[in-house]
Amino acid sequence: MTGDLAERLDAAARDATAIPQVVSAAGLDADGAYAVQEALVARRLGRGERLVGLKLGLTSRAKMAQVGVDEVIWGRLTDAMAVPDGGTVDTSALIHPRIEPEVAFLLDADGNATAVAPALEVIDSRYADFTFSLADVVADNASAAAYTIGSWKPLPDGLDNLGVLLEVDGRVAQVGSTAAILGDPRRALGAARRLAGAPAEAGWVLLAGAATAAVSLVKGAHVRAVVEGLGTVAVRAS
Ligand code: 0L1
Ligand code: MG
Repeated sequence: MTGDLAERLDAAARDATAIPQVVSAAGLDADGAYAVQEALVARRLGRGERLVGLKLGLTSRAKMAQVGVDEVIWGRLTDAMAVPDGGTVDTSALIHPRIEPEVAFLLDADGNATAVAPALEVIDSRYADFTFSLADVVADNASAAAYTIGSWKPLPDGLDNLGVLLEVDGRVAQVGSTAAILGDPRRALGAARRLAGAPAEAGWVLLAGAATAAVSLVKGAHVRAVVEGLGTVAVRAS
């Protein structure tokens, strides 16, 4: 069953076609769902992609409220999901993408942060109407689709209350604070270790979570995130 569910989710992503909530319908709990996620990502690795990091999802009240799931989750990042700062996200390859401003950490082999950067994450639930249960979204690799990292900076003394702005086409779309990310984004480091349980590799990225709710990413949009003291990061949607 795990392999079949992974194949359904993989096909949904590759065909950019939404599917029903097949994981909760199969009665899987969170552990079963993480096994599906592992099998799903293994399919990508089998096609030549490389693991390059981890993401936390649903680390803020705004995000939890937006999707009706109230547990922090994690997923896996591959090199194929990385879009350079100032680069382009192809929305025709996605189902109903959303974008959110994040903080990213650069990790050493012990999972400690060596640098920090502003980031944008594109999420794209493979489920119809962006509607899912905890097990569904875990199996779907926490909706991971693409991400962009700004310039890395040395860790500042405090990261716990930096202003965050998400702009779409030069207009403010969301305003928030890094405090929304687990109270302090640095908590993501311990949470990733606890939840993912696996050691990081030096050079991996950790997306700590979004500081605001996500907004729809539509073709032609120019999206920029500003994190106070950390700088900016931007992508264009084609
Ligand atoms: O990165 C996130 O917070 C997304 C986690 C999955 C829920 C969603 O698709 O919004
Ligand atoms: Mg996210």
